[in-house]
Amino acid sequence: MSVPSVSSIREQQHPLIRRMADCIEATWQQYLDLSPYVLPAELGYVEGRLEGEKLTIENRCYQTPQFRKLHLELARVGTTLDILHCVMFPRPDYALPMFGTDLVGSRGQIGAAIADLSPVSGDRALPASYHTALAALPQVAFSHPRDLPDWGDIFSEFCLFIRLGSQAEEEAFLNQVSSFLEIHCQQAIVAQPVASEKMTEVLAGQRHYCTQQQQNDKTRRVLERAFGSEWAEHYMTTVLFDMMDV
Ligand code: BLA
Repeated sequence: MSVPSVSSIREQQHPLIRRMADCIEATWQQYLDLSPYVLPAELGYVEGRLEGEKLTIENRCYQTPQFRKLHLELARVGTTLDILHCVMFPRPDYALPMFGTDLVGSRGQIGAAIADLSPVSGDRALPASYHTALAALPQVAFSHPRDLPDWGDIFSEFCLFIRLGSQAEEEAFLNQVSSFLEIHCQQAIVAQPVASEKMTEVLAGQRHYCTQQQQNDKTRRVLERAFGSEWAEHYMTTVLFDMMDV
């Protein structure tokens, strides 16, 4: 399946967000067998304006044999806040970690850049093959690391959470995330489905990941200001971090 190349917000966003979105889609296309994932029609492209500035959200979703949902979202608040959000949800019979990234930029600066491959197994450890591959990546010393919030105990020791201070750091972050994605896709396409007992564990891990992410008040507040609290709750639990009922 080919990925559509036209996006109305993407062209206007912070250059790093644009490049990250292109990189994510190119990597998905290179390694994975993409087919459409249909979001509820009213949630693919949304605009809201309750108080203050307009919030525009644009979603791209796919599924593959290994992933029940690949979600890439671009959002823009007024002309000042640009957001990229991406999560890859493995199917529960694949014991794979959750890839997630969030970039929040305003006035030319990326104030929050987060990326991780987060474990979902009962022992909260990454599969050994992931650990080996991630540990072998060249380490980058970013100059403005940030502290994770309390709900961030879902992230791995490889999680990046920084404010990007220069063009060189933007480049380094993009490279690092690109490596995370390549490792993840390479591992995923050779992974074998697991037995049902392990599946239960994976599901519990994914549910915990989503429950924690749903506690991100910073995301919730942006959505609430434009769409109201009921819509924000609905969006966070059905589009951003939905849990699968199996
Ligand atoms: C932080 N997310 C944020 C911030 C905003 C958003 C405004 C605060 C930025 C800052 O502190 O500088 C907003 N993010 C959004 C919105 C959407 C979004 C509106 O995705 C969607 C429409 N968040 C994720 C994923 C991860 C994630 C997948 O969606 C990680 C894999 C993490 N975002 C994350 C973390 C913070 C954040 C850890 C910092 C939270 C804090 O400091 O309290």
